[in-house]
Amino acid sequence: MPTKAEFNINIENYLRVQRDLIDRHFKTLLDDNKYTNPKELWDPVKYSLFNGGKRVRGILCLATYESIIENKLSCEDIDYDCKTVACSIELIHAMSLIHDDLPSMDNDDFRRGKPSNHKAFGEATAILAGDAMLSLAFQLVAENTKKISKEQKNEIVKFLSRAFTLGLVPGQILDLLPIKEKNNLKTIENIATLKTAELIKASVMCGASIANKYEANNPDIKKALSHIESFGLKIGVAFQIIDDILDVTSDTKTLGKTSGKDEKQNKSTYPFVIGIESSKKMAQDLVLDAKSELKRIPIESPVLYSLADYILNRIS
Ligand code: GRG
Repeated sequence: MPTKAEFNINIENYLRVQRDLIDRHFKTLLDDNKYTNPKELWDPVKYSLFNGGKRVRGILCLATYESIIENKLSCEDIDYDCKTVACSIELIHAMSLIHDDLPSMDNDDFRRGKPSNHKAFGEATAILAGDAMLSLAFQLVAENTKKISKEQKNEIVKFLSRAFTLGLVPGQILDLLPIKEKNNLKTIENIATLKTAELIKASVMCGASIANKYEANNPDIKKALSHIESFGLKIGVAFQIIDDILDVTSDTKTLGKTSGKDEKQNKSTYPFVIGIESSKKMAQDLVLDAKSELKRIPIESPVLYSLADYILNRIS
């Protein structure tokens, strides 16, 4: 039985509203000459920032923040800071996709239904655009927040930098291993955790961090953090499992990137190692587990339940 917290969210509507919020904030942050010249750099950056990404990670940051802060004193400046951090997260994610698409990595000509960054602007530019985006993510936390404390900034930088240095990059390195070295469940679970779940975990933890310090003395919120962390990791692995399944079951138009590529590139994925049905079951179990983490915290978080379901049921 769903609890009260699981009812009444129109998730498509919620996603659209939050996506618009992030897009508008991005435009405000980047509306500055220093992010216009040279256009040879900033046009490619904006190409990959405003090309139809789902903004799942930024939305998870906002949703976690909103769930914790709900019914308590909210403040425009803290909301602003949370949107800035959501943009930082989306910058890290978008740059990882640019680099992932490069010929020396996953070699994909399409992303989000359009030519991938290196196809549109060339390889050298794509690498440099990605570099600028990674560093801009941290610059925004330093320069474009109004209210969060130095300690909070440190915590956010720690979550995001660790997700990148100890998550995405090692996950990507392991993903490049020859198939015979990673064709087993334990290895693909490790890769999914590193390259996908760590950034999703960091997204919810950033949202919690921004809300938490605002409620610094609330022991319930402190206790909730470890459950929120597990929630993030579990939906993160489920996200990658669904991504692997969609690569097999969906088409290029729906996915916005080349479908069936994992098999063509002889990649070890969840469906390849355990089959589609077991992969689905594993993702369902992870999402159930993730929701039970939420049930252990004294916070009404209907939107986080709905986002967990969305991750399981998404079609692109
Ligand atoms: C910068 C040296 C350097 C390395 C970056 C390339 C890399 C390390 C990591 C790649 C990690 C990666 C591509 C993980 C896959 C995660 C994933 C499932 C991406 C798709 O996410 P969606 O569906 O994308 O949220 P949208 O397009 O909606 O934003």
